[in-house]
Amino acid sequence: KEVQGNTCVNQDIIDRLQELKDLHQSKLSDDDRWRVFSYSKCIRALRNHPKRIDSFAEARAIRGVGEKTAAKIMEIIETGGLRRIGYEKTDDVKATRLFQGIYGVGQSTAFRWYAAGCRTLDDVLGGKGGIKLTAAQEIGIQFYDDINDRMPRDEAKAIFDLIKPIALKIDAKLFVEIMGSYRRGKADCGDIDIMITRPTDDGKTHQGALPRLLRDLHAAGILTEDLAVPEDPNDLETIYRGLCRIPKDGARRRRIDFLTVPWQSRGAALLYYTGDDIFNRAIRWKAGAMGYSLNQKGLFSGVVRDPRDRRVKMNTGTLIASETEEEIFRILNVPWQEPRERVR
Ligand code: DCP
Ligand code: MG
Ligand code: MN
Repeated sequence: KEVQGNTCVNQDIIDRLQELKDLHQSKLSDDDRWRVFSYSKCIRALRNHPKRIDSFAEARAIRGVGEKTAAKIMEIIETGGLRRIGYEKTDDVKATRLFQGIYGVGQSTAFRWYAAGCRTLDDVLGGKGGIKLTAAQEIGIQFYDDINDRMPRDEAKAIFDLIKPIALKIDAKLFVEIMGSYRRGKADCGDIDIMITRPTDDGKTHQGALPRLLRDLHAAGILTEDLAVPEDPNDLETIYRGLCRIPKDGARRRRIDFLTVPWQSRGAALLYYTGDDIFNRAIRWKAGAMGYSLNQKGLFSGVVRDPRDRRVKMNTGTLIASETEEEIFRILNVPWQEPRERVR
């Protein structure tokens, strides 16, 4: 009863230690790697601790909690804070976090830029230290704040309601569905995730529909910038990433993803792109435990993996289910969960 979902009696302690762990995760040294590992262990142990910690001895007695961490736990209990968090917010952490807020910049790029002498977005834009930006990264800096803010659910709906009729005008038989956090019912969305496919019973597909839609949306002032465009627009399975807005003065840029999938794999794609990512990990794990393999294309059996690296598949296996979410749940023996229930 005391442990409930994400919150437990020691949640404030866990939150501070998590913050410290995240800071070490943004650093480079072997020492930091080791600290990330030991804080992870400690946080896991705290989640399973059934009562509120109220002494140094009690903290110290938990497996995975050492002398120093126990002292930190007492500091959190007594002061509500942890001074160490402030000390660890060093220049490298601040700069690399700032850089990772740029669309298309991950940890390794951020560290490379820091090593080249960049500290601010202006440094990066100015190519300080000889660094080079991709076109998408430049857009990422230009609309840095817009891209990093989440939009209200209503705005995601308003944009989707503009897009859907434009898509249906291209082909009335297109299947256009909004997925991601919106489908899970979240009050705010980081981006808009839209799936496009089409029934094939009349021998046709959605091939060519996305390029036309993108052109029409640009013309309507809804799409404003492209970040990643499908390499082969004739592929049935493609991803487009870009920025969009309600075509009105003062409207902010919002992130949007279009995913086209073959009609046959719509159920698996819907399941994958509805998430959330933790739910996906759990259901993929369940599939794995039953000898299946699950991805955005479908549920497969007989997949052989490379024993040296389990992520590498040696064959594609046999498709078991992919057309509906329901049949995938059923085969995996997972009770049906509404999208809004698929959260960590
Ligand atoms: N997804 C995943 N693993 C990832 C990235 C994505 O399983 N590493 C799946 C689950 C996500 C879905 O794709 O729910 C959509 O990805 P988004 O990044 O758009 O995430 P959400 O829509 O869930 O949240 P947000 O509101 O931040 O966009
Ligand atoms: Mg999303
Ligand atoms: Mn997305």
